[in-house]
Amino acid sequence: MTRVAVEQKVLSENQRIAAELRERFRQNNVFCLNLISSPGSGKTSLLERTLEAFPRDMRVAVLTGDIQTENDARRLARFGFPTRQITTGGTCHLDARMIEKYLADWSLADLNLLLIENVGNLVCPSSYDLGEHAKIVLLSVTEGDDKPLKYPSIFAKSELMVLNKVDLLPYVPFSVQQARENALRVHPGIEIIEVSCTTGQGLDNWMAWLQSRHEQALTAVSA
Ligand SMILES: Nc1nc2c(ncn2[C@@H]2O[C@H](COP(=O)(O)OP(=O)(O)OP(=O)(O)O)[C@@H](O)[C@H]2O)c(=O)[nH]1
Ligand SMILES: [Mg+2]
Repeated sequence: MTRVAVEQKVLSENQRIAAELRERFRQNNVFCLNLISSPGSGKTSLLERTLEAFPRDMRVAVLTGDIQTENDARRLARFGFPTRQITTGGTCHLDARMIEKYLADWSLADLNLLLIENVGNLVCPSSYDLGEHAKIVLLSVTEGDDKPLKYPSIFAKSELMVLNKVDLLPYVPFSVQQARENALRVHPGIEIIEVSCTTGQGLDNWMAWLQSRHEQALTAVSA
């Protein structure tokens, strides 16, 4: 069998499991987001700021992917919500089977939001549907404003680009306008929110997006 045929088989099996997950999320009114970025752009930091802003009775859970460590799950578990690390042991992305396995003994009926942090990688995660309602790509200002053009697939598939670390703009050669133009060139409909997880700038816009997108997903279910 050729390499292409094997890849297609893997991806279609992933698609089948992702469709089952999506249906389970729909039946249980669980809104699911898949956060993707290069290593270190601030996925865990954004989740930390998000979880700390939620009321204690929020029915949210987190799955966080990493090649090797449990560091991110430790950081996120501090907020008291169900959190699990998916350690891939070398694989550069999460896949739908991993999500299915790590959700197996969680009651989806007890949740209404599932946040997934993918493995830090701007390429591989873009090919693997996890059954999420939306992919979110993070770009930080230390990475360069050309990244949407160099890694178009994930920007094309993401509903939202979170531009993080804007507190560092005075110190790095990065044009926000150029980054916006590049993202819109590969995905004309992409939404863009500028934040700093360190200073808190823009996080109100992120929380508002999260709430309104969540409500939109619930309306779609009940329609
Ligand atoms: N200056 C600044 N630093 C930030 C900001 N957000 C995150 N960082 C720092 O960037 C580093 C990486 O952040 P993480 O949240 O661990 O990034 P990540 O995307 O989860 O990384 P991986 O899980 O390894 O892919 C940490 O040292 C954070 O403190 C920000 O808005 N401004
Ligand atoms: Mg992380």
